[in-house]
Amino acid sequence: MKQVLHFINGKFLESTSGKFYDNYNPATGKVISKIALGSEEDVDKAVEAASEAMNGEWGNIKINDRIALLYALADEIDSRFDEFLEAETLDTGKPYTIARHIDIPRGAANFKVFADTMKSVADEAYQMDTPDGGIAMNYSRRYPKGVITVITPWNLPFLLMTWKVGPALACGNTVVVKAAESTPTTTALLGEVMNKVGIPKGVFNVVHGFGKDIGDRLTSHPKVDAVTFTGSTPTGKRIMQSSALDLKHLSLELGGKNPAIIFADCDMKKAINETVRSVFANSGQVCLGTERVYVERPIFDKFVNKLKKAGENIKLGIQHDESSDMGPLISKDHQEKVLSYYKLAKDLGANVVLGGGSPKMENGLENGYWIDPTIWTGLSEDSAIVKEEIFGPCCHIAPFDTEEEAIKLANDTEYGLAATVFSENLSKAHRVAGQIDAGIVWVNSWFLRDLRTPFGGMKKSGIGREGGHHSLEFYTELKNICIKM
Ligand code: NAD
Ligand code: 6OD
Repeated sequence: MKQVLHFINGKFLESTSGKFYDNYNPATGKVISKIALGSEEDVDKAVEAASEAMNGEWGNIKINDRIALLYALADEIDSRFDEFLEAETLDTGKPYTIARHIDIPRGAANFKVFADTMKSVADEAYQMDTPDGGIAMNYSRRYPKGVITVITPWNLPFLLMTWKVGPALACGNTVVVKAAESTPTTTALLGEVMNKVGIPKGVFNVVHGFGKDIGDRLTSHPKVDAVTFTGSTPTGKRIMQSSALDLKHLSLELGGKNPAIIFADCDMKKAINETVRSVFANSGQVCLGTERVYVERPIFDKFVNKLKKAGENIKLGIQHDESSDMGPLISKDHQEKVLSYYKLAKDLGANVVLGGGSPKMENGLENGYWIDPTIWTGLSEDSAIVKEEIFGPCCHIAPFDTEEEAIKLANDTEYGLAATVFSENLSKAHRVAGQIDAGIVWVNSWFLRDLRTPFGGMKKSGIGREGGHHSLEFYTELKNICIKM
């Protein structure tokens, strides 16, 4: 059976304890690999390696050499594209058709874009008058922060890990990464890529394991300078507490309960095509995905019928079947959680427009964590279905009558990650987008990403922004140097 090991100081290592845990293919429910089970001792080894690397060759590397290495990383990922594709789809169960277009290309892009950002970013400079009638010049310089702990979730494992490792390395830091326990394989594979292109040992380290065992150590270790986390809001709170003890710098990209507002003057085809993606893509396991849809009353029935039809056409299937649109959920636990919301919706008297259960699968997929694409209407706005992040392929659709009401409904949530607005009236779209409390609002589209833009959440969806030069704000320390002339 394949083993997935830690990657520490340039070497693949078993755990100090020698223990492993099982990794399952969500499509079949079968064990596909054994993962090294990390402990605090393994974390300590990785942090020590990362800390030493900061003081070694990497700490003194010329910026052009660093940038060249980042390009080489991207090229090497491209040249091993099929290996990354296979590993990512086996761990997650997501279809090739998704991972080939989103997850793996973004892995390579995340290194290239931040190499470019480092090349092009300008430092500030201010000339000032001094009290003695002379002048002084201030200029700022960026320095790496040091050792960064990177903790990532399972829904877009390679994309979200490289989204943090790319800028962290571009800025000259070293990293200790913990991928989600169910999707560690592409993160480990990146270790091979690091060695191949000549990233010095200790710059990129990976420790596998469970948050409950190693999370606190990863986020409070005295030699860790900053923590960047993507995952759920409850875990984000926990990490904030643990990292506060040593005053770590913190970036948190957390959960969402994202609204879509569909105005009667929308282009219906566009609105349906994009909303089908935003609700069901990646089996609804996208933090930016839509779980609340608000439709202007005159087109409510038409929209619901069309979304239902589009949902009926989604083909569930195994990852390597090129005709599969949707894979399973990530785990048995997550399937149970999402199904508990499906049951609750029925108990609360929802009108189940589509799905509502788990499908009968065949040909070896019987024990996978499959679930129906699901649409509900008719629930009250204060029900758990409308308030809580479900993270499955489902949404609740409700009507609205006025622009003000739509904005109020969209903002009536503790989250503030993303939203979509569909209208062909651009003035209205600008006006509404400006009033929605979310880190990103897409108009007539969804998940259109320019990696130079600020990315992050308002309210309980996170703290800070990453992306483009905003990532540099997190992954570097700025120093002002003031020279009296
Ligand atoms: P999660 O919070 O359960 O786990 C995320 C990571 O945190 C995993 O690696 C896990 O092992 C680790 N972890 C768990 N407990 C920890 C602890 N005490 N200390 C340190 N690390 C710990 O989230 P998940 O279920 O893997 O992912 C789904 C969630 O992530 C959803 O809420 C989704 O919205 C969110 N998410 C947000 C974004 C974003 O960009 N805002 C992107 C993707 C996913
Ligand atoms: O596109 C990105 O950079 C990003 N962080 C996406 C997050 C998706 C959430 O599941």
